[in-house]
Amino acid sequence: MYGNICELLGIEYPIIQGAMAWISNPELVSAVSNAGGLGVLATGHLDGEGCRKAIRRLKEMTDRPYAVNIMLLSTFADEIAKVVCEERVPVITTGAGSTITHLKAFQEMGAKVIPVIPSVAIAKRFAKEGVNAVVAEGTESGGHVGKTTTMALVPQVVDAVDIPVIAAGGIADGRGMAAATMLGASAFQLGTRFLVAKECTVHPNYKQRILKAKDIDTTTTGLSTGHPVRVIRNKMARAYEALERENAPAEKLEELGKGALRKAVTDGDMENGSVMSGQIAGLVSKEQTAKEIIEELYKEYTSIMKNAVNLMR
Ligand code: TUI
Repeated sequence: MYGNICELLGIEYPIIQGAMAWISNPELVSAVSNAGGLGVLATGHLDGEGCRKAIRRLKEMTDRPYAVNIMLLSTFADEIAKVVCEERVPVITTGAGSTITHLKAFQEMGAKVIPVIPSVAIAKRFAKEGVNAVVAEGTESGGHVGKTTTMALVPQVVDAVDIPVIAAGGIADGRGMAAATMLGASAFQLGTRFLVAKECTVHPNYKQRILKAKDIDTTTTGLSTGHPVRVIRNKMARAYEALERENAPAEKLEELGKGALRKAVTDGDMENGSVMSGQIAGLVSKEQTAKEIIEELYKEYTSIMKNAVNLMR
């Protein structure tokens, strides 16, 4: 179903910034929301009180709608769910799980709930529970990913549910947005492109690594653990893959992965850190403000869509 996401969420452009643990903090989120998109605060690296502090700071930085993402695998997911209700967060996205324990509380509080899903079955289950939209996230995305590509996933989810579908994975410009529209998407979620936004406080080494990335630079580690994660191939990813080939025990993999994202984001360690990135990093070639990114995306998008209509005449 084509739905009007802008009306649903009270935003200007159908552009959503994907949550990135350790990365999408109030600085980036407020910049995206103030520019007319939907900024999404990541909480995968926070506990309940850390999340409350981030939300309060964000509220000081923007009057526009924003979202908070709950990483359902997080040990703090329950605390964070309580905090987002107390803080009356207007939009809640979820990831890395198919059960939202606190869904009723979110709905009663008046929040719009938008889970990120990797498959038709999970989309249908959530739609039945009354969520407002879903983000269909293809395996091209960075971070924790499903197996199906955006190209195959989006139209199948669109046919399966009667709520708006937001496309994610492999989108970094107006062409990607136009392509997703053709597949039936109502809006677009982008992570990697916003990672290099001027307002994004990620370590400069991380930004440079994205800016110089090529199409084939990412790989998925963690397939053996059931939690595959797309990262830029480096010393850390190779070590992880070697352990997986040796069928190393889960604890050993966990030990190697522990703190690895923080190492990349905060310390700028591009060899021993986990440099999460989407496959589209090769297309991301300049640092711009969130406003410049959103306006350029939308300009490209509308121009392509108008040209496509003209071709029909
Ligand atoms: O959540 C994400 N991407 C993420 S979370 C994250 S934080 C992290 N840090 C260290 C290691 C691992 C993760 C980094 N990137 N995207 C949304 C997403 N959700 N992608 C896939 C899914 C998903 C997968 C399975 C949603 C539901 C689902 O249900 C199946 C089940 O078994 O629960």
